[in-house]
Amino acid sequence: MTKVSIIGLGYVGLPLFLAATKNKELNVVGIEINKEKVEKIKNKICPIDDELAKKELKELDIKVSSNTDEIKDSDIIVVCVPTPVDEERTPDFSYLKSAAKAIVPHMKKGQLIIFESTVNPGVCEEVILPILEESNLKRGVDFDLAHCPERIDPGNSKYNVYNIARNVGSTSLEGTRKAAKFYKSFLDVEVNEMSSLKTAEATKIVENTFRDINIAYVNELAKCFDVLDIDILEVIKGASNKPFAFMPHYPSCGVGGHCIPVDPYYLIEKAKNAGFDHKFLRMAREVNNSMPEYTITKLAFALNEIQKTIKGTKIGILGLSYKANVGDLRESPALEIVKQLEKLGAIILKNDPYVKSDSIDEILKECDALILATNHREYEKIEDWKNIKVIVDGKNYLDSNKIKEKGILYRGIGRN
Ligand code: SAJ
Repeated sequence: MTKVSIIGLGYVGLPLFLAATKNKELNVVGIEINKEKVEKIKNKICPIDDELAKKELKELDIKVSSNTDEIKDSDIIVVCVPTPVDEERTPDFSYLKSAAKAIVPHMKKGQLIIFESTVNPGVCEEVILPILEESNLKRGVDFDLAHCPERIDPGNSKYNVYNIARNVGSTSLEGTRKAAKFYKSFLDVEVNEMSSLKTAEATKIVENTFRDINIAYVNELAKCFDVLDIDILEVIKGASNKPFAFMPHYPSCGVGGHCIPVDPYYLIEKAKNAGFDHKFLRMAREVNNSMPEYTITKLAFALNEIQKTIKGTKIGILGLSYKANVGDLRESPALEIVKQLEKLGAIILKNDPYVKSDSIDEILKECDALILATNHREYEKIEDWKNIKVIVDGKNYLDSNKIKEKGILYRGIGRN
């Protein structure tokens, strides 16, 4: 029986752990340092916003522990830990390093170690392998390190670990083949065997920087169309009926999450250290990071039309998490908007159905203005806006005509 340890049971590791557990030829143990999370999982309480994981957790017999000694005798070890950036937006490899250090005492010949965490090209070779070789085992000879970048899209009910193709590269051809065979033993997906660790690392970074620059493009367009008085949503809808060579993205009050606003900094940093200035990626980050302030400026101009200032006005924030229908606050633009409004002296009430917060009703009754910062499905149903006189729709989510018919000042992102 192949023993598999999966380290890190978050939005990436838990779905993978549950999927692998279904393969009875694998003896799978989930290892999570957060003891509270382990207790939750043991009691079949799913710690992530993932309907499929919730269902599988109830159905499956699982082995989980917070003790890294459980790694002992593993033939395959998969690491799914976060790779955030720090305050200066430089990559923080601390989780990767501690996972690698926890593995070293349990390394043995013939082992396959797979890292799924998103890293920039070169991190596996320059950061992870030196730690693993403290075991005195040789990469590509005694053990293999593979990189199979995760591609989970939290909250996406259509695409999940069972139907997203994978890319994998390793320290040897044999290692790549073993990794591909492992994933195919419990996932019916294409596993693209790549020529090296670096190409696999680069693939994931390219996927996410592609998304960031495209979002930056429409965010800059939104600012331009404000000046030209063109409704950007109508233009994107029009461009989207082109059956090829156009891929719609949508302007918003900002780009949040643990991936899209973070991953570009990995490549920018790596390129800079190699003497290349990734101007375009930096510019895209600047545009996306400017959207919270742009959103507040729209609010200020709208309040001005009703002889109000931000200072001293009660302003509601609908949505705190970084994207619709999940409760994840990481890098959320809503938090940046709150921070800037507080500095400007606004009196703020906040609602998010997934986070302990003020009620929607209280905001509608108490506030003069609101910013919709996350397009949670709960906000679609609002009909009676009560005391609200100004709405800034940070996700272009609401029906602007219905709102304007009620005599409310509506401002969108690249639309009015
Ligand atoms: N956003 C926009 N405009 C858009 C799309 C997104 O402003 O047109 C904003 C969202 O509101 C959010 C942020 O960008 O704040 C990130 O959105 P996202 O949909 O990319 O959400 P993530 O980061 O949870 O998921 C992404 C994956 N998303 C998709 O491919 C749809 C994918 O890029 C990665 O698989 C995943 O991150 C990851 O883990 O790398």
